[in-house]
Amino acid sequence: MYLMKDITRDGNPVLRKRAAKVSFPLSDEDQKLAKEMMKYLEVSQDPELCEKYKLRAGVGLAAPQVGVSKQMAAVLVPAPDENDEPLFKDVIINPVIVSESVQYGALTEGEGCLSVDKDVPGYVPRHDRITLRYQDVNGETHKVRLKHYPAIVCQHEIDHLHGVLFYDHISKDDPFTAPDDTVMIS
Ligand code: 4LI
Ligand code: NI
Repeated sequence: MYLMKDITRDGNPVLRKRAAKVSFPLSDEDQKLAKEMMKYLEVSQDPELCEKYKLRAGVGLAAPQVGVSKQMAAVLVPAPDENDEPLFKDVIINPVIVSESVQYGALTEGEGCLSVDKDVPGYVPRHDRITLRYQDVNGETHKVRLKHYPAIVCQHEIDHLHGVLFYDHISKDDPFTAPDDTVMIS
């Protein structure tokens, strides 16, 4: 299982590389990678296990964050009521944003990243709604419409596959500025 020591940190060149496409059927190694990345998110979201293994909780984890430069990311966005089904749960492989809203969305409290130890304050303006095409671990293609939090998380993870970190999007002059009709997501 992945632990914090396995997470690559800002400054590691793998986080700034463009990740390679993944081919199907998945190798045993890639299957294990997918499984272990989702496992990290599940364990990190369990308060007891999170404390036990000294993890930092996350809703997304991209392969470059565990040192693997491949186009794969695990996303697990829990529902506000923990008894409900997650808003989004899948390992997204070779993901492409096929369309996006003109309207922006941003997390009110800013973004955090398992690979970035310091707090970088500011809004990260992203598209509020996206249509995402990706393959799952079985090689099946999905095309899904996402909005608000799950859309933000997927854009953050896809950025990792392109060597981009969230703070690249924060305005240096005015970190808490956003277009008038930006959807603020809490
Ligand atoms: C415990 C159990 C406040 C501060 C609010 C925690 C289960 C920040 C938000 C969680 C912030 C869970 C998160 C992300 C932010 C902040 C990620 C807590 C885990 C909230 C996820 C990738 C950005 C994603 C909303 C600087 C590690 N996650 N909070 N941003 N949660 N979590 N991001 N922002 N301010 N990062 O960090 O997984 S997209 Cl689910
Ligand atoms: Ni990140």
